[in-house]
Amino acid sequence: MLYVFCLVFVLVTNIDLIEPSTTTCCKDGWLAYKGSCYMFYDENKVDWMEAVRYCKLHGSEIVVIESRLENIFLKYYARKLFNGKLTKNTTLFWLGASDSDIEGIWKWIVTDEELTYFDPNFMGDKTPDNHKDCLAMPGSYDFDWRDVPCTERLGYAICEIRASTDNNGTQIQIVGR
Ligand SMILES: [Ca+2]
Ligand SMILES: [Ca+2]
Repeated sequence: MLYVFCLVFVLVTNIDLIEPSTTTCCKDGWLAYKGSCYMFYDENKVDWMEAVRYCKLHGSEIVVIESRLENIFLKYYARKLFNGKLTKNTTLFWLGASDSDIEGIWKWIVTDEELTYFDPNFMGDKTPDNHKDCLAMPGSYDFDWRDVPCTERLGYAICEIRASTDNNGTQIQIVGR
């Protein structure tokens, strides 16, 4: 019942495309946006697999970015976080995609599906590189996507509790809690 209420609320408040919504759907410390809940973990720098594990430990998954709006929202919030707390040039957020199975083929680890959306500023930098098999948003590139070595403790995690979507991109329910 709570989720039905939250869903209606989220749809009604979609006018504001960037600011997090103020519903109480998400746990404390999590941001609500278009039916998903997000948490920016920014305490200790971890490698990519540690970021994946960290999100699982917190009842979520490492973030899957499926749309331009979701990407804009996450970049916007990442930029907000280095206001006094993080140093932009040394801040990097891990995203949930890797091309470690087949070089140059990027897949989301959560769904095992190839990416259908790419940050527009990533395409030009997609030259396959075996040493850089994990996806991240580095502050030094103003949080545009970059491929980064997976095993270096370079960054923080963005975790997501996903909303499932139908073919029109409309939320139908929240998966998780
Ligand atoms: Ca997502
Ligand atoms: Ca690669």
